[in-house]
Amino acid sequence: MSAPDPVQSDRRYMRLALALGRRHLGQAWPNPSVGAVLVGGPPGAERILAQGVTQPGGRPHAERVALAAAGEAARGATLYVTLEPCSHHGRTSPCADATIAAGVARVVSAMDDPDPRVAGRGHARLAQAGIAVSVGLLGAEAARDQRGHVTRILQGRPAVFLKLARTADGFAAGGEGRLMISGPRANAEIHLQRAHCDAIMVGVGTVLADDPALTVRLPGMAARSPLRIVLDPCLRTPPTAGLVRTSATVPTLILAGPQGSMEAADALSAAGAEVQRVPVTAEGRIDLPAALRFLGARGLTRVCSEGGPTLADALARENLVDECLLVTGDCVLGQPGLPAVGPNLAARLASADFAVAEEYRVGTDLFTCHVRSP
Ligand code: AOF
Ligand code: ZN
Repeated sequence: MSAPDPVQSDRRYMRLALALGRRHLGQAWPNPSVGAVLVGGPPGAERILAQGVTQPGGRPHAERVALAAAGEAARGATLYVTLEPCSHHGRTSPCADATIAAGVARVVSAMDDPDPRVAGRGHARLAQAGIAVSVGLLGAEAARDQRGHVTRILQGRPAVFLKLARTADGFAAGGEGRLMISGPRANAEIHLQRAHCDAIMVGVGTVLADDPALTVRLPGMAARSPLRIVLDPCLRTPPTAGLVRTSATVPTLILAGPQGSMEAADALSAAGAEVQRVPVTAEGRIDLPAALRFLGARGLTRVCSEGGPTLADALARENLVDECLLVTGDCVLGQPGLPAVGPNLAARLASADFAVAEEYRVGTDLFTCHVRSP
């Protein structure tokens, strides 16, 4: 029997930590969703002692959950964690201190935390306490998962994920009415991806045209529906719209310009939505960079835009797109319609900033995920 490859097993446990962290994406904001795995025992005969993930709302942190579950068994163990353990005093003492106090011998961490309260101090603290620290294992994967946190910390806005469905000949809509492009399996996958965002954003045009629910409709996952955001400069959203009427169960935030009337705002608030004013452009459209900064200040880290080609292209023009998922169906419009990918988005996706991170089939649909380099 050959000796176990320590690098291979490190990767295996880090993969598990990444999978744990991914599970709570969309739930941990304003904090990042971190995964932690504690492993004990001699090389070749290790066993998982405990696992942890950042809890809904952001606390307790992942390491705390894993350390509490392991108890005394954490002494001498290895901690795999998808983000640098924190070093600042929040509501509780730092995770780095808890890790030291528990007697952990080794920490394998995927990446530094850019939060200025941490920024390398967590790793340094562990190393100073005599813990063997290695940083960067599967770092690119962790960075993709933590894109929301990193973007909010460094740019003050949430990461923006676009989702666009198009026909095989590239259109999002025809002359009249809504096109049903993606099939049932693709829709289930899209709902799962919704659950991993903090908010779903659309323009008021989509609300008026489709009256969408924008909820997660998967068995057992209704509670994972994220915040719904409508960009509505003139407050045209009807108080009878589905996403307003259901806002007691899934909150809806309407971002309006100063030109939206007080009466309309009051009617929407009375119907259960939250209305907030944000700056508008000279043309009276929502100022997208300002709106996203507002959302970042609220703590949102991952916003999915499902607002159709016009909003998508406006976001691309402002260089506010971090990932773009194109869902290509097998139906053909067969006549000129509204292109799913507008000129600004097409130029961004073709630029060296973006690469196709993955392409896969879900039922009859092709999913192509374009990712901007960090
Ligand atoms: C960790 N483990 O699971 C998470 C961390 O407001 P607080 O005190 O909860 O701190 C939030 C910061 O903690 C957040 O900005 C990020 O830097 C870090 N998140 N750190 O050690 C975790 N979620
Ligand atoms: Zn922490």
